[in-house]
This record gives sequence, C-alpha cells and structure tokens, in this order.
Amino acid sequence: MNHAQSDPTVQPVPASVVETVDAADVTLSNPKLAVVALGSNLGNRLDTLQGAIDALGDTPGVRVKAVSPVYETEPWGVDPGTQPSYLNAVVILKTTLPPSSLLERGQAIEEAFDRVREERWGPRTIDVDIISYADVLSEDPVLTLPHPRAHQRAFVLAPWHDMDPAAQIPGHGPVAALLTALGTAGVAPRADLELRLPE
Ligand code: PH2
Ligand code: MG
Ligand code: MG
Repeated sequence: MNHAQSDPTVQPVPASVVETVDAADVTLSNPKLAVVALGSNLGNRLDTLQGAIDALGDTPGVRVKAVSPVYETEPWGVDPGTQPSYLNAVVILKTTLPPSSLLERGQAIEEAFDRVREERWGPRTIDVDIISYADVLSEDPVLTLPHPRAHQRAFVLAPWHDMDPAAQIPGHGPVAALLTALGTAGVAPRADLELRLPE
C-alpha cells in the first residue's frame, strides 16, 4: 500500500533514501530461522537451560522466538545407568548471524556454563547444538547442517514438534513423521518445569 498517495500528510520518500534503506536491509535484517537444541545433565539443569536461553537472547543479531516444553530424557548413545538423565529443550531463533558465528556464540555459552569436554557424549552442564539453519545443507565437519543425528534423536524431535508441529528437517522431511517412526521411549515431558523466553 502506498500511503503517500492516499494520505496527503505523508511525504513521498525520495528514491535515493529508498535505495539506502534497501541496502541496509541486506545486512541488518533478512533474518534466518535457526533451530537450536539444548541439553543438560549436570548441576542445576533447569537454571542452566534458562541461562543459555537468556544468553542467546542477549546476543546481538539473535532473537529467541519460541521455547519448547522441557523433557526429561535418558542419556542417548551411552551405556544405560552410566550418566544422569538429561533435561532437553529446543528453541527457535531468528538471526542475522551466519551459521559460523552462531556456532561460536553457542560454544562461548557452553564455556560460560563450565562445560568440560572429556569424552564424546560425556555428561555436561550444557550442550548448545545448532539443529538447522534456514534450509542450509552443509557437510562441513566443523558445523554439519542440519545436525547429522537430529533425525535419530527423540530428545530433539519431541520438544521441537511440540513447538512447531509442521517443522521439517532439511533433507529428512517432517519432524512429525520422523518422531512417529522413532517413538518416544526414554523421553518424558516435564510439565512441572517451564522455560521462558528471554526478558
Ligand atoms: N546429548 C548427547 C548425547 N546423548 N542424550 C540425551 N538424552 N540428551 C542429550 O542432549 C544428549 C544425549 C550429545 O550431545
Ligand atoms: Mg549434542
Ligand atoms: Mg554439542
């Protein structure tokens, strides 16, 4: 709608200004949707998940748009009974950061919460994993997109599906169908716990 034509109090915008604004849009806006999974099985798990969400929200160029319900989940990929259970959740972001910068920020948040890397899939205060970034497909070992195991992990798919039932994993299809095929054994909603959007 062109207000300048219908409303005589609105002055037409000179073409040069329009061009300037359009150029700025390319760098300042055009945000992409990213899905980030959070997991914690050491320390105060809920507080740490909330701290990570708040830290994501404090990141310039990142807006947290949605936060999933919280799930209590059995450790996946390790011998049963060898680790405490996890709390898992998923958040949806809008971001103007490229994937590499979002990865760096996730790693800085892990460090801020005293994440120690000793063994693969070892217990951790916080894990911040980029699950998908727009429709990007990347085999880069530093940041494989979408996350190479997300489609096999009910602890990612179940909370993601709660928040966005129409979600798709690029290259793998609907989260709903993947979750149905996988089942939800070892993944239980914690309706008594809640995570908030950052203030
Ligand atoms: N993360 C892992 C390995 N195993 N299991 C559960 N339940 N939740 C996790 O977040 C998780 C895991 C490696 O990132
Ligand atoms: Mg992980
Ligand atoms: Mg990780």
